[in-house]
Amino acid sequence: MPTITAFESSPDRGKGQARDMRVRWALEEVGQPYDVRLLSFAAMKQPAHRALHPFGQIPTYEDGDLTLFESGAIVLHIAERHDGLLPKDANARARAIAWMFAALSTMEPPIVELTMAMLFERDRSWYAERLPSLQERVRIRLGELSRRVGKTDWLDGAFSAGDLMMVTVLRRLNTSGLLDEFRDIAAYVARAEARPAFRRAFEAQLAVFQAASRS
Ligand code: GTB
Repeated sequence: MPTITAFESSPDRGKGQARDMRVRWALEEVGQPYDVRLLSFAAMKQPAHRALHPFGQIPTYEDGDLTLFESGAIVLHIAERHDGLLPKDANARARAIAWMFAALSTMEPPIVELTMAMLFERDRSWYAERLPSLQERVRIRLGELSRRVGKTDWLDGAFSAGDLMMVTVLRRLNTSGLLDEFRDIAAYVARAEARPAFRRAFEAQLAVFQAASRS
């Protein structure tokens, strides 16, 4: 059974924004049970964890003699070794993987820039001046993506690891108000969140936060 790592007490307060969520969701989609090792911020920076993750972060994935870091690599590994997250047809499979990369390298950077500023930089003198340009960069990408997801349920045929990755990236915008401007994208995210595997993954990470709050 694989073991993944996650925050002992997630700063998102159980909203499923941390990157273990995408790994949990992938494991749930393919029906693979897993263990979770919870880590404090201090434990993440200790040599024992850095031996698994050079940047001292979560998530990691351990299965037998394989250890992986980077959520994209972990989800791809899970998708390649189980049925359900990548099409069998070679070209369709390559396109689904391209959508994973699009989520991580085209969509995620401007979304992270914006949400990090909203979370941690509100009191900076330049915040009000910078915010519109950060929002506009995200808006451009959302406009482009909405032309795609407005027409079909999923990005390319059946639900795939590309959708899973895209939705976890888009969910970071939940409190930004930007998803309200793109009804097609909001509906796409809602469709994905209604999947039983998403619900199970979400409840599992929420239970961790709730247990940490009680103790
Ligand atoms: N590229 C790596 C991947 O995809 O796996 C990035 C991993 C990463 O950023 N991990 C974060 C981490 O370990 C947790 S998910 N941070 C601790 C550290 O660097 O010391 C990022 C995250 C954290 C909190 C929220 N939140 O509160 O909403 C959202 C996302």
